[in-house]
Amino acid sequence: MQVVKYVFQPHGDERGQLVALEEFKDIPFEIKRVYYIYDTAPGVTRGYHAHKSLEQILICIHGSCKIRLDNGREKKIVPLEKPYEGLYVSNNMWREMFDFSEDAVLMVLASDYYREEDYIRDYEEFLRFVGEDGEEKR
Ligand code: T46
Repeated sequence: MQVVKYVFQPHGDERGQLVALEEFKDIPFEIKRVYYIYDTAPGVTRGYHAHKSLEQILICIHGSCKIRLDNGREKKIVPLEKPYEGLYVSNNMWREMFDFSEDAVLMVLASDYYREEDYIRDYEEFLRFVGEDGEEKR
């Protein structure tokens, strides 16, 4: 499994840092939605699902967390701890987010609006989905 991490360009000067993200330039899709996760309770793991078509970039803009990616054949754990790094998460990828630091803010840029129909929340269904449909999309 190839893990795709983007390293964004920080525009730093004596005042501090600024990162700008533009669709199709820094982000490989049209950004239709932004959401963020914070105040995560200790020991919590979130996610436990895949998406049929949604693509996302996950950026831990404060603190740190880890992302477990699973394409149905292979699993990888990716730490996110820099506000200028973004993890690309394709469709057909089971994801779990865990090990959040107390101050973690995980921001997500998404290629589509929120649609519950796009979620696969059952792991067996996910394995069937990538088995039948995932090969050419991965
Ligand atoms: C993903 C990972 C990384 C909305 O109303 N709109 C939204 O855009 C989102 C993302 C969520 N919600 C509601 C649905 C639930 O009632 O917020 C609640 C928590 O969502 P969920 O349990 O899906 O959160 P996570 O952290 O398990 O997963 C989220 C995204 O849903 C998912 O697409 O890839 O973050």
